[in-house]
Amino acid sequence: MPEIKRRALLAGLAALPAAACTELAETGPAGDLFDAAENWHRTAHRALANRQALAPEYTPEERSPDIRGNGTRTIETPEYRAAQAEGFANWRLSVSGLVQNPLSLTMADMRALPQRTQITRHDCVEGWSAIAEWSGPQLSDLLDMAKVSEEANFIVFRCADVLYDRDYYESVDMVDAYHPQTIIAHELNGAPLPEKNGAPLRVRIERQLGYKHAKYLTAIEAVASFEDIYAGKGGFWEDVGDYQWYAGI
Ligand SMILES: Nc1nc2c(c(=O)[nH]1)N[C@H]1C(S)=C(S)[C@@H](COP(=O)(O)O)O[C@H]1N2
Ligand SMILES: [Mo]
Repeated sequence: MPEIKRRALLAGLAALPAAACTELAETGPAGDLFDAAENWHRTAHRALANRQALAPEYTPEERSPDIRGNGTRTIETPEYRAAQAEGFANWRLSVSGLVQNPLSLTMADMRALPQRTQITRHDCVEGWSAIAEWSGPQLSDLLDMAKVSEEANFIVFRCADVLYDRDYYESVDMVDAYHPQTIIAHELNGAPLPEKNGAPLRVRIERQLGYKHAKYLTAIEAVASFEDIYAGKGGFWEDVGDYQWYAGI
């Protein structure tokens, strides 16, 4: 094979589907190279498929009697109390950043979208778990409505609470953002979210540990990098507590 073509192929390998690699492998003396490429693709496909797999779901009988509030459990600001007093009728969730169509959604908007209900297990790194039913629109629907730009690599969640003098926030990559079980929950066990669990909106990211599930959601932001956000590690506990940014389970 001419050197220039070999180099072009090598450069393009990352973009080639596994089937194309198999085809090429059969056409030349570079069989080993393409076998290696095929293995690489198979591994990459498997890793992605694994990340896209669903978290276990449970039956209503398996639900825990209660899901305790952890971290912030109450927001003692006049703004939050006023919002709560009007049933969060004027709460807004914005979807902004690297999007072509920024959104500002009300609770009525959130309820009008197609809903997903799932009974899942919450796992907190502090060593407790609880099974509960969560309902709300899929984050993927919101992101599709907002038309996320190609340059976006992460989704950042902004919250209304302050913990240890810092704004709580979190972020995930696009695999978790578009995962079918990633929802913006407004109901817990069939009732509006209690204050301790993040009223009126919190994210459920079922393939991630508890601290990623941001409560009291006010904004969703598509970003290319989280380097310039707070301490730059992509989340509250990542910044202050040295927790891993990737908390996949
Ligand atoms: N805004 C906000 N989100 C948060 C937290 C918090 O303190 N503030 N705590 C996190 C942690 S560590 C866990 S385990 C879960 C707890 O959710 P729960 O209070 O509904 O049990 O929320 C996560 N999301
Ligand atoms: Mo947690």
